Amino acid sequence: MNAPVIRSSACPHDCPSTCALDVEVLPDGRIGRIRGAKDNRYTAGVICAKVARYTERLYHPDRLTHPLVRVGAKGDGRFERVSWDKALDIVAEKFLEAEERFGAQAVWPYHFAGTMGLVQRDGLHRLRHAKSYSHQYDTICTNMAWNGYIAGTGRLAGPDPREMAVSDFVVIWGTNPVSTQVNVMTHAISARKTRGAKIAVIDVYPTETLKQADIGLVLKPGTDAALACAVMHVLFRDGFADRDYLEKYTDAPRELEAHVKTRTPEWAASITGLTIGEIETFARMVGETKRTFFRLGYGFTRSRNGTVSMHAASCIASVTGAWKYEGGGAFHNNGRIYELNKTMVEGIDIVDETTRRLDQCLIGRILTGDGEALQDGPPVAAMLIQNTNPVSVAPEQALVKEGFSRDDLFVCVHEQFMTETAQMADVVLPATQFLEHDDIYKGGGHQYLIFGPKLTDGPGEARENLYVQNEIAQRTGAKEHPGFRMTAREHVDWMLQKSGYGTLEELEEKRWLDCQPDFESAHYINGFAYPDGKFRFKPDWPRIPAANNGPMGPWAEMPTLPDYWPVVEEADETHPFRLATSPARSFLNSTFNETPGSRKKEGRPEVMILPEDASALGIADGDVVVLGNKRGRVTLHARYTEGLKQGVVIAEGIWPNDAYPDGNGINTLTGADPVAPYGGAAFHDTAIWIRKA
Ligand SMILES: Nc1nc2c(c(=O)[nH]1)N[C@H]1C(S)=C(S)[C@@H](COP(=O)(O)OP(=O)(O)OC[C@H]3O[C@@H](n4cnc5c(=O)[nH]c(N)nc54)[C@H](O)[C@@H]3O)O[C@H]1N2
Ligand SMILES: Nc1nc2c(c(=O)[nH]1)N[C@H]1C(S)=C(S)[C@@H](COP(=O)(O)OP(=O)(O)OC[C@H]3O[C@@H](n4cnc5c(=O)[nH]c(N)nc54)[C@H](O)[C@@H]3O)O[C@H]1N2
Ligand code: SF4
Ligand SMILES: [Mo]
Repeated sequence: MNAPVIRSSACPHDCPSTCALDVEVLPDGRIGRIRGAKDNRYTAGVICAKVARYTERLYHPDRLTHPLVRVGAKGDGRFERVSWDKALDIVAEKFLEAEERFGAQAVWPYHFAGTMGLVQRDGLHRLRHAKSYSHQYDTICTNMAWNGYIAGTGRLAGPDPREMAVSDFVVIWGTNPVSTQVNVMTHAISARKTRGAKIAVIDVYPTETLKQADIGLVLKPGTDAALACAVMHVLFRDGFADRDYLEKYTDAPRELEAHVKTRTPEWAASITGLTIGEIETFARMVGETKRTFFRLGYGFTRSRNGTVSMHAASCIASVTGAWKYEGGGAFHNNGRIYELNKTMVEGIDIVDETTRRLDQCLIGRILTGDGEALQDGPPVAAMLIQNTNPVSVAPEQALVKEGFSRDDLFVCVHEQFMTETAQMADVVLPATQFLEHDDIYKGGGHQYLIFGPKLTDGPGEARENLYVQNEIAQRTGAKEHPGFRMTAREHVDWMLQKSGYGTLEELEEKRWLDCQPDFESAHYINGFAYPDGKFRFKPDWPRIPAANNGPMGPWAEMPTLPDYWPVVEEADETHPFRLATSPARSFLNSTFNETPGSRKKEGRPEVMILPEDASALGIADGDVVVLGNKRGRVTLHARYTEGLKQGVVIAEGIWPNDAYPDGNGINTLTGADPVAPYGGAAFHDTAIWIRKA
């Protein structure tokens, strides 16, 4: 009688794994345990610890439960409870005021991927388009990685990631799946167990993933393209290049061969800090193993040369012809396979193309009135923020904070928690969590569409994003659009039907849809996604297919063939260290950094440093240290760590800003200058000085 009911859902968080979930709904309507769905072939019953203990986040005592308006000074934390009606009226009035004063583009709806649900995340665009508010150019996460991958293949899709389990060599490059996408490990380890496959991991420090590898390469940040070129040098030199494949499937094989002749292991060793032996061994293994599966992550693209590095790594599979084999090829993300019709949810039919697109990463510069960042247009005077926490996660944090302190800026934040960004708001609205609303999710690291139904009620007066978007549209006299009058379920059903995936009812019955393309397409057997069917060793950088912006950053200086491009923020005499801000296992960006379980596991903000590097500065293990550069200073504890390259330090995790003694979060140090050729932030490419506090 009192047994929990098991219902299906999907993890909504910004993680390539998008796990299929089995959720216990208890007899009293509350949520019990959450487990990975065993019968989903990608999730295969495994989820991360963060989500396994989700009730901590769902029933957290600090959940926002009622609308609030600011009654103190900006950021001083004094708010007063108001009704939803009152709060929404204030937002509408302020938006109309900004519009009247400076034009509609002075309003900037700002969002990201706190939920990956296609309705609750992307519905904000419908409001934006219906009002001609400023667009957002999404740069914070995927730009370098996606464009670098598409540069070669022509398309954001690749071999079925489940094929890792039938590979003979899995190369995990610039991602830390033990922390960031646990299911990659499930399939890689399965290949090791069932067929003796080997695993290589390439990172800038000994991560938990790297510790499990047969070949673990720790290189200097931003030097991956040098490694890739040396690997290709060895492949050509030692007869491992598949010349028939190269002739048939690639654009410039002989030019590439001539070019990498000088990119020797010696050359790459001096750039990467790897030994010649490490490079030779790895290259030979790639050459000798037909079924080599390159699982290319995001981490190694968060550098000023990151797009070039991603492209260079993807080229290796085209030199060996690994693409031809089951369990072979290079995979990054499956974004392109779904072809969903998002017209209704996003209001694509009412886009105003004349409206400016403001760069998400430049929010600090934009809010502080930088003319170039504002594209010589009006200031941003009002914002609605959903699913993101820019005061913590965005680069150039000092500028971001300065911008949010402006008295002439009106900010409404719709949130589940009182984040650093919500603290700076004028109006704070309480949001539901994923088990409290309906939505649909698509896997980036796999190929399933999964429905996540509302399974329980939110706390207090928490409401879904869709409600807020629709109400503000109505109260500001937005252009009429049928999408404003549909429920989340209706949106999902419309999207599925118009995309040829049947109805929502059918999907609910099946729980998920496997959208994997056939082997020939996924492995580019019928040619790559360029008109001539050829993989590009020489991409046309300012014209990468599907790039949704004009070129930016120092794109004209990009190398034509894969190469080490020395544009990283080099260490110098005043900034002798290079910092990477890698993810923490128990946080997901700034999400979960409010839960006691995750906080306990992570301990405190620390910087990992080589004992020799530290002692040269008189820093003992556990000392409080200050990291600094021209952008600002961050105070945290030093942790002695073996296995780093000299002069490289790692600060894991986006901690709450107030977890640092001086209130400065780690992004105080990171830069927002756009990475070539389509923008993005180089979160793992920062030169700093370090001293004992
Ligand atoms: N636990 C946890 N999971 C997460 C996240 C999180 O913060 N925490 N974030 C989520 C999000 S939004 C995303 S986009 C994905 C990203 O997941 P990943 O694809 O894993 O990318 P990153 O987390 O940026 O970094 C991955 C690894 O790249 C390494 N790295 C940094 N610079 C270099 C380099 O120059 N070369 C090489 N070879 N490696 C380098 C980092 O040290 C890190 O270990 O993860 C998602 N999952
Ligand atoms: N130093 C450093 N900084 C980084 C990175 C790094 O590696 N190093 N990684 C970068 C990357 S890859 C990314 S993607 C960004 C991510 O940065 P963000 O997009 O800001 O990601 P989160 O911190 O997860 O914040 C999401 C917020 O959305 C809220 N949220 C979740 N679901 C909902 C919902 O349904 N409705 C509403 N209204 N709110 C919701 C959550 O409570 C949370 O506060 O951070 C970037 N910043
Ligand atoms: S691994 Fe990623 S998708 Fe899976 S449950 Fe954890 S955060 Fe969610
Ligand atoms: Mo991300």
